[in-house]
Amino acid sequence: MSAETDVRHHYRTCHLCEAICGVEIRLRGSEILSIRGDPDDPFSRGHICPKAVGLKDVHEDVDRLRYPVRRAAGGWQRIGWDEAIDEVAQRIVAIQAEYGQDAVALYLGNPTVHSYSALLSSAVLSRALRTRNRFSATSVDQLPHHIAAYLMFGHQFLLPIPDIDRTHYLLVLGANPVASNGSLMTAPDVAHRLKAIRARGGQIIVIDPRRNETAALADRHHFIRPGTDALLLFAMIHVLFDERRVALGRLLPTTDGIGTVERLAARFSPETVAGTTGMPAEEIRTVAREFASAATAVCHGRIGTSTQGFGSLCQWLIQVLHVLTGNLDRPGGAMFTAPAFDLVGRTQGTSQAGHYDRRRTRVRGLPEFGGEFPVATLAEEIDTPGKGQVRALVTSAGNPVLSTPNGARLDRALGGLEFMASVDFYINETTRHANIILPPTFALERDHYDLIFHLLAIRNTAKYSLPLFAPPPDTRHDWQILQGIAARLAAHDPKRRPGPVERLRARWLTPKRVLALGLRFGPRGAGWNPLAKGLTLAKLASLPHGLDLGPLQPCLPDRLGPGVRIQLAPAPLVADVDRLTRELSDAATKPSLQLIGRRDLRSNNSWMHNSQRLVKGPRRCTLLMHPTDAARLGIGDSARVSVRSRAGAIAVDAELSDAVMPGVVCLPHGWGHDRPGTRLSVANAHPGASINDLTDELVVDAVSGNAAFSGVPVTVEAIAN
Ligand SMILES: Nc1nc2c(c(=O)[nH]1)N[C@H]1C(S)=C(S)[C@@H](COP(=O)(O)OP(=O)(O)OC[C@H]3O[C@@H](n4cnc5c(=O)[nH]c(N)nc54)[C@H](O)[C@@H]3O)O[C@H]1N2
Ligand SMILES: Nc1nc2c(c(=O)[nH]1)N[C@H]1C(S)=C(S)[C@@H](COP(=O)(O)OP(=O)(O)OC[C@H]3O[C@@H](n4cnc5c(=O)[nH]c(N)nc54)[C@H](O)[C@@H]3O)O[C@H]1N2
Ligand code: SF4
Ligand SMILES: [Mo]
Repeated sequence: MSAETDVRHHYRTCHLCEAICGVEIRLRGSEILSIRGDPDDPFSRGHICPKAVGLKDVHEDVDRLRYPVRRAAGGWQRIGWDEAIDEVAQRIVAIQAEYGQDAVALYLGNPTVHSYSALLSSAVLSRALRTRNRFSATSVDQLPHHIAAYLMFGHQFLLPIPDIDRTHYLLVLGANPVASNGSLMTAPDVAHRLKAIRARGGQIIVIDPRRNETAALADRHHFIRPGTDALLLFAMIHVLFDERRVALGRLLPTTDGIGTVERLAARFSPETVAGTTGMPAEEIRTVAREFASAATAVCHGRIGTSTQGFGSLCQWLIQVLHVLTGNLDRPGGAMFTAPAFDLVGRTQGTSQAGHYDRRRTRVRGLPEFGGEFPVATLAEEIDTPGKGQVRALVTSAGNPVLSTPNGARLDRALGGLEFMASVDFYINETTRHANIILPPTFALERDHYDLIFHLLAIRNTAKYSLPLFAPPPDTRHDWQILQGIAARLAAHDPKRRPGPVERLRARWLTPKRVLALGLRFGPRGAGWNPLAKGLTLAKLASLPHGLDLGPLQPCLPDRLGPGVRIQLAPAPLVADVDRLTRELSDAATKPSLQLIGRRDLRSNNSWMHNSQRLVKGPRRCTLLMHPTDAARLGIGDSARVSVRSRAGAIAVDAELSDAVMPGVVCLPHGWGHDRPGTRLSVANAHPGASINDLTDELVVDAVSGNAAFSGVPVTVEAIAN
């Protein structure tokens, strides 16, 4: 065979971020020769980012665990799968028998949503654990979006997606899709899509405390004080009412609460909020007028407007803006998807559509949403003694020591647990505390379908990828581990014994069968008829580049479900407006420096820093600081500085830049790989410092309990050499 003829090509979705790019992997035998963009993927059209090569790096990483380990006096000890899973289940049952069911907590991290089988089986484990102490990365991320969707549209997953391919006016608020590749807006090759907006005569406005990479593609950028976007949004709504620009159009008969919104917005004229937001009143008026008069307009308000003290108000008001200007559910505005596997349609009217504040956390009394508590409360639930104290923790696909506010407190708290188990293939800052680590296969060894990201995409698409490699002998997938623990819990606890139906379900209903059924009986499925034209898993499997199902279509009011109307003024959100009003009078007492975060194209939260190719090059964990602030504090470029907050202190290098607003400093998250006991040789050599040693677990969005990462008060001083 010639060198070229024994080369194989494999096509799949890159699962690392929300952009779901198609990749082409060239192989010889089991050696990965290259990873490129798949030009035949109709959605991503050949685009990839530098992280795609990380698929090979993680797959081949010598630090990646391939078998379960138990922490012992002499270090980590290899153990067998059955023994490991059995011990985890047995310890959980024993701890629950001694202290009660809520003594065990569960934390699910972000990669869970990038694997359909992990996602489906994490729900199985979650039920089997029978604890109220369930947490996930949702509450350090997009929880306010779910709350707004649930309260306004009746379903936590009815998230309006910016139709950027057709819009005439894009307002980007607290998002940096050019670095993040888009979020709650699956839009591969987003930079080209943004450039196309201006090429067809549209406008892009970025409002952000940092002139970020997306601002470089925009018509205008404005600084805004961190955490004040709800004031800006209310002022824009104020202008709409004041200048009679409110025009709901088709959705008027389906919408309640317009009068309440008008009454609330009356408090927030552009002049009233200008000082606090740092946005000139005239500019607020201009943006409001442009938004209302553009042929179509949409606001992409993402993590900067979610992980802040008024996250829920922001996500609410962004949708209010869409509704009042007739931009909800119209091409070029904010639209809903119609995915082939429809998590919304199947669960409408059930408790899976969402529920809020059915119970509260033990220590701080923060509300649950959708059966989860805010992870900002996890440390105190572990380190505060008393009835119901958390004594054991299961983590899966997460690194909360680096990803949750005041991670240092959580780090200490984990050291005090009676038992911890982690489903993860790295011994990282969190899993080093586990008694047992159960490492799943990596993505290339399993099949893939995006249950979540087709739901969040700017076009209707579907794609199924086959495994590239067979899982090596004696390895297990996430779903086998998670469902394995659930099954062993039942074996150890007579009260959990499943009935015959549950047993059959557990044995027969694998994640792959759930996927196949969901596609076949979904809105585009073939149903029972074997000759029908609709979708099946087999049909999708024969289309390795994926399937484009067209642009998003208007679907309201039908998509809301029977009897559901759009609620423009839900009570829990209205109730938080007084707190926002107080911000106006508290503005004078604002600290002189406020900390915000950022993302870098070559990072992926905390877990891709063990790839040499991704961490090499200029240092990245630097504190961006405006030159006037630096001069005032006597700090030169590249100077070593100490940054302090209520929660803690770290040392980093300063990087002077007028791209950050005066009074704002900016640090990326996911770093801080110098804690002892991890097994991440490359990351250990490029540790950086963790921003979440500074962020404050006690400051949260009041409605949702979501972490408020933006605008942490800090002091910065040079460290004398
Ligand atoms: N390369 C890379 N891509 C990623 C990730 C990654 O770690 N690296 N993570 C993925 C994940 S999990 C997510 S959730 C997405 C997030 O995707 P994005 O939401 O696009 O997140 P960021 O890139 O952090 O951009 C947030 C922006 O908000 C700004 N900001 C901060 N505070 C405020 C504020 O108070 N008001 C306003 N108006 N702006 C503010 C910041 O300056 C920044 O420009 O990215 C995903 N993609
Ligand atoms: N200050 C600040 N903090 C933030 C953010 C911010 O912008 N600023 N962003 C927040 C956001 S948006 C998010 S989503 C969170 C993320 O927070 P987390 O989800 O807690 O952490 P990650 O860094 O994504 O770590 C993922 C873990 O999953 C493991 N992993 C990867 N793939 C798999 C798999 O297939 N199976 C299993 N079992 N494990 C796997 C990795 O080894 C890693 O340990 O961080 C949040 N934290
Ligand atoms: S943007 Fe990069 S990390 Fe995200 S899916 Fe595409 S190739 Fe993967
Ligand atoms: Mo995220």
